[in-house]
Amino acid sequence: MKYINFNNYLKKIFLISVVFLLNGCDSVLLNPHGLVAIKERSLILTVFIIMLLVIVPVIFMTIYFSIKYKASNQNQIYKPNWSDSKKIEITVWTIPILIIFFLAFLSWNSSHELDPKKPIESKNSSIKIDVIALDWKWLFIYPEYNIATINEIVFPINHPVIFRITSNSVMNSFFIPSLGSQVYAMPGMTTQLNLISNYSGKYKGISSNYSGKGFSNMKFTVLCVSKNKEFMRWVKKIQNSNKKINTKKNFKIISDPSENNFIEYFSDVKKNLFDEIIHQFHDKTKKI
Ligand SMILES: [Cu+2]
Repeated sequence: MKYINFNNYLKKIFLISVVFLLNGCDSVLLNPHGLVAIKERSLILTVFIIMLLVIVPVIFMTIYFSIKYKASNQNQIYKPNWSDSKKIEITVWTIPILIIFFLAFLSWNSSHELDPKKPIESKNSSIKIDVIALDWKWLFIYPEYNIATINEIVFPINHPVIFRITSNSVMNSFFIPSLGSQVYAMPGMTTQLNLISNYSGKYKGISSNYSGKGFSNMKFTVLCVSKNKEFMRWVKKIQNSNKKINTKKNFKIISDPSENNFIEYFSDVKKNLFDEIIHQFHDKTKKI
């Protein structure tokens, strides 16, 4: 006699649930705080639902057919010469074709609409931030205020933020999951990213591309304040800092590899530092 081994079942269920229980992620991507991230979430959900249009019927049919056509089911009509059905052909071709057309249309539209380089329209002034990936920390320069920070950015809500991104070392990836798109930071190149935050709050910023030993602590804080005044107060605070990056030597000290860096503020930044960092990869004599 056959019997079901429940012990075995329980072990399997336990193992599967461990995967979910140990998974400490709060799904930041599904809890967006800015226009770009909100649009990206709706794209993820739309594609997910469309995918279910295929998967759910397939799972259902697998169960249904295996019961209906099992050997012991004597009530079904036996058709050994059956070979073709127009109805089935039409269904299994039309549905995927429609889905692919729809997904193609959706991808085309959203990749243009959510292009990281595309400026975000807003009646509020935009804020420029130059991002430089170092080993293993992030340097942020605010060229309009002549200040810089390590591992912290602050900006007011509803103001579009324009990031220019590069790396002084290997390839990294700049990512604020709550606000949307991630973009690569690459040595000798500039990449661009436009984001906006529509809610105030403190978000996590990460490097999402493995870049060596200190990678796992290469994180930064994003503070989105609700008032422009608050942002200006923060800028003033940094403008009063004693630390500066106004010489190549200063930058060299900062760019030395270090792990687990705390937040640092710099009141004076060398003019064109961002461009010099890029040019050093094209002209070896200009090595910083
Ligand atoms: Cu990739």
